[in-house]
Amino acid sequence: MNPNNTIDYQAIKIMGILNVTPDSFSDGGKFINATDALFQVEKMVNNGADIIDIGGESTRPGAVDVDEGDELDRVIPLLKAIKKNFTVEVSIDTSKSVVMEEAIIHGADIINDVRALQNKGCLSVVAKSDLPVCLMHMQGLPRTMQNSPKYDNLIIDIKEFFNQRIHACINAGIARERIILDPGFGFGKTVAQNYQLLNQLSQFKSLGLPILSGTSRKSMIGNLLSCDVNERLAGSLATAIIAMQQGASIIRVHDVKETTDALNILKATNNYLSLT
Ligand code: 9MG
Repeated sequence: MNPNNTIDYQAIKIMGILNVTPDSFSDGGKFINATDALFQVEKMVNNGADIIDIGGESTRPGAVDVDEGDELDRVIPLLKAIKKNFTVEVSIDTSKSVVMEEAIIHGADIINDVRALQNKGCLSVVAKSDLPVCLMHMQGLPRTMQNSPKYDNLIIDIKEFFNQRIHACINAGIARERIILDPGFGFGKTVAQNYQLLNQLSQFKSLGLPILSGTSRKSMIGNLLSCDVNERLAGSLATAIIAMQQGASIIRVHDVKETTDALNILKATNNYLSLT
């Protein structure tokens, strides 16, 4: 948001998803081979990705924990290869302090933690760096999180969680300015709760921090439209545009080209005077 309280569409960043897990829900296993992964990164960068988010642990509903060594083996060589071959920013999607530490050493630009640095050692590892960190809200854990999630008040409960985690970060030595907030679409939320979050995403702007939104190909789209994961592009674009209009600064997506096109249409609409 700029000082006039209008949305700065020029500043929105597209985060391209690169899952290197055998069981991730939408592109499972497809990019696990390093050559394929780098080809995919090149495509995302050429299509307008500002950030590549590498994930070595599946967080889909029902997913089981992954061994630390396996996660390191999946993520770190790829991080090194991306930093060697591209200038794009790289974010590491992990909840393990050891993976965070290695990623920081090998040039990661952002830490993306769906557990909001609640696991042992994470706060202190991130505090020792100067990287931005994304704190995501999740009710429960991936294995069980979709079993009847309940809130007293969805927005107030998530804001309360954010305030607690922001405090924990600041106490650990992580400056407030380094924090990005993410309400965690699909992480312990019913379909109705996900759409309420999308409808009221701008309410989190009162915390004064950038918002990351990740709805791409998720079941909030599939359940509403009764479609498979490979038929969710239109729904994903619609949710991305709504999130941008609600003030999200980073949009986490599988379909980078299509999302960049949609963002460019939104930018043109909001800056039509600058078009010839
Ligand atoms: C790893 N991961 C999967 N979904 C996500 C989401 O919505 N936000 C963030 N920050 N990470 C996510």
